[in-house]
Amino acid sequence: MCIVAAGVSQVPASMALTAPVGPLWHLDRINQATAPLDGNSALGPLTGQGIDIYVVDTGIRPTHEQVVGRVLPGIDIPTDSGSSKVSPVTSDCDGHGTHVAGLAAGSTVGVAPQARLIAVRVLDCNGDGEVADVVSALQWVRAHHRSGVTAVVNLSFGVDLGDDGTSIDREVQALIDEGVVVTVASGNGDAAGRPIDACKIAPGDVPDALTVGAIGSADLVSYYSNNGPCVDLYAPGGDRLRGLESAWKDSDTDYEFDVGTSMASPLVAGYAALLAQQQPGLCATTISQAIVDRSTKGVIAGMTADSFNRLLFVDTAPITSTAPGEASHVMITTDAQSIVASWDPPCDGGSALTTTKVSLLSNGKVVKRTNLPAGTNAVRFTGLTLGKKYQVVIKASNAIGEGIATSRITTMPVRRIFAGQSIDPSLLGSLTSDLPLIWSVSQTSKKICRLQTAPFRLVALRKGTCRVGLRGIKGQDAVIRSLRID
Ligand SMILES: [Ca+2]
Ligand SMILES: [Ca+2]
Repeated sequence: MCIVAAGVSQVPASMALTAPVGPLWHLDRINQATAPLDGNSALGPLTGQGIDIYVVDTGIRPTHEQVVGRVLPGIDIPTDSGSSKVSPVTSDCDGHGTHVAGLAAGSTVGVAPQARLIAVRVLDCNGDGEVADVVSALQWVRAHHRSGVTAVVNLSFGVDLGDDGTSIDREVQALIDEGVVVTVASGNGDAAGRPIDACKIAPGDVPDALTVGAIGSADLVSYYSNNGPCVDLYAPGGDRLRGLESAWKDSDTDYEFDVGTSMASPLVAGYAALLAQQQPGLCATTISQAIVDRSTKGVIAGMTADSFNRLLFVDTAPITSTAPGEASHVMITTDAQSIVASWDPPCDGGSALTTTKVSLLSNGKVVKRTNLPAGTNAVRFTGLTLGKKYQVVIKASNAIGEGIATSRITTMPVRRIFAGQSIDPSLLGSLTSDLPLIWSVSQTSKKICRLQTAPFRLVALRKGTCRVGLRGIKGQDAVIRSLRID
């Protein structure tokens, strides 16, 4: 099923533009509450340095003067599948992604001029793509981003919910749960260009995503912008009178005007990167809420009655710290009559983690509990009852208070591993996510244990330490576990 980039049209594509001089209206507008433009487009001292913005789009021209030196090639699904190749990978044969990247983090046309841009190419040279490819790309982002450091993902495209958009929604929610701020274009109307309810479009309907509508240069809601209660806020996206000028694909000094909610969304992504730079452990939902709270209310004309009248306002005051979020990717293994649990630390809420409490429960009662210092993200519980399933709960704290506890995670039956056994790996390890665990055996352990396919088994060859690598997503750094074979 097709998804489509949320750009309306280039204005006009044949016009060769040079680097903009003077304040750009899209930046000028978002540093002041009310019109008219004051000719000042400065956004303050924050630059987004150290923060990653994933641009899931048509790719990025990595050598463009607006972004050069700050673009990391992420993943390129149309090239990998052979459906629409570009060279080098993740470069941009459409222009949309380069434009979006420039607005998020271009050195003079963008909001976060020193953020790193990660090109995640899912759309082809016409700006079209497939739902399944977007799902794969978002899983790759889940695997790639560093836990505990806020990252930003911009999605300037949409798909009708009925066209399997819910599978994209699930991945977007998973990203947010793992501490990633997700900005989404609200979309540019139906096939005839008439605005519709953004709640009917994925992934703009995901409540925890920041869904962005567009205004024109006169604070009038753009004629194409989808609307309704799923639009969290509006930002400059342009109209027939005025587009947004940003980088384009054809040369390192190529610029173009473009119009759409695609252009409004990356401005919010850039702002999120500024806030994340200032407080790198903030929870994604805290940043998103601050962006909504700080928007200017009631200045946009032409709104539908069911839309929130909120316009992006870049206010870089620090955000009040909160208790930590919830640990993710909890991995459990069993060997030697024990359980090992490890996890990715949660967002710290803007105040450093102090301790992590891990509880082991049996029949609903806590049987063991340990308080770990900050930075320790794994624990082994020993001397457990063979054959028994336990439950694990993890909860981090900071100076503000206790964070969100994980749900009770049921372990596999506790066991020992004996030489000569051939064991279904799902009885030895599990991961709390919708992703199956991918196993590998360390080179140094080949004489101790090996993996066998059809049926999939871990074969314990002899006594010793079987070092395995476990990951949730192909390409992710493996978690190394040492399983004892008795
Ligand atoms: Ca201004
Ligand atoms: Ca929302």
